[in-house]
Amino acid sequence: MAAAPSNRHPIHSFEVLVVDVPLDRRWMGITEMRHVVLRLRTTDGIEGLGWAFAFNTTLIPALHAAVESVAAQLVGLDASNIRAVNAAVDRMVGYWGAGFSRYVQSVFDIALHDLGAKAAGRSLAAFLGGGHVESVPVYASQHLWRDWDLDALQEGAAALVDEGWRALKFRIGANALARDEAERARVVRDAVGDDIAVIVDVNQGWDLARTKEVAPLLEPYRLAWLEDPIDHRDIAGYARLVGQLGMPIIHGEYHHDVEPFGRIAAARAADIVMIDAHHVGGIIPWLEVATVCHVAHLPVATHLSPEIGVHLAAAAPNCQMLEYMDWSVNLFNERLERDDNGRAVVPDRPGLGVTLDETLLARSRD
Ligand code: SMN
Ligand code: MG
Repeated sequence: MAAAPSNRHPIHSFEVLVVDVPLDRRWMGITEMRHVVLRLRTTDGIEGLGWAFAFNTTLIPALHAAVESVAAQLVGLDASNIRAVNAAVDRMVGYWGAGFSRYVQSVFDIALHDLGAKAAGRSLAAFLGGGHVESVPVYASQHLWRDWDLDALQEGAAALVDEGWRALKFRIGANALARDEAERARVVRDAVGDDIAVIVDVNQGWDLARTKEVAPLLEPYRLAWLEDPIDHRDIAGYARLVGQLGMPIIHGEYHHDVEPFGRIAAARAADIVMIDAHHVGGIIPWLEVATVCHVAHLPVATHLSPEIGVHLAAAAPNCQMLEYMDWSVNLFNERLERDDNGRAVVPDRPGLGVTLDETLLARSRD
């Protein structure tokens, strides 16, 4: 009789690499996005992938060292006990508070989920209970930056629609005059027509008074949401804005912990909540925050890393939107696909459904 397959997947070895992933086009003066990549391998030959990236690379050496140091202490633990391994990681890094520690934790939690789903022979979305979801709404976030002039905005927005995107995001917050901020919204709306969801991101560029000054000028352009108008720590300020602006307000990406989200939900300080899987500590914390929002009748949206977000968006019933950003695309052999309705197709390959570009990795080992 053949031996029954083991449910244990002891961590056997790991590799942590710093990889400069080429960007398809220059962004904010950089041509590569620096990633820290973790490959976690089990005795039965399953590999889980986790990663994080930063455009300010100053602390990448610290992240690299932290991930290596933690990984070395996980060897021998059963990777299928995700919460137990997460608890072991937390005992090592939790002492240092939230913030950076959450980034470290996320790399492991993501790798463990990739590994666990692969061991189960399922996509991560299915592993998390979202196997019935074939596609999710997605928006293009990789263009239309704050430093693009009106002509570039107009051309860029029209080009995205031509590529089949049904939702897109542009940025404002750098203009001295309120009417110049609104002009950017007008140009984008005119370029895309009535049927495209248009999102605007301020990246905390305003205060309460400025928000109240500019938002009414944006109303005619029917924005899907106004993102991060004010400082993310001002939850009371957000509570005062919700319901006052003629458009939904979203924030959350800047919180590097789960705890603030309980207060945001309790205060109803957002119309939609944005959750970044790296910032909150990985898949489990992301789902915890999504659930807190769900029971408070609040929808959520993903932030960056669409390779992870697409599975989360499929698994969380209240996830309204997937953000598409292309900073990691050249790290992987697979690309996120869109269907004819402009929705992102949830990959049904095992785990996250991504494999590393070994040529790029080989270069980073030199
Ligand atoms: C964003 C975040 C980080 C870097 C660039 C842009 C933006 C987003 O806030 O939500 O995409
Ligand atoms: Mg944002």
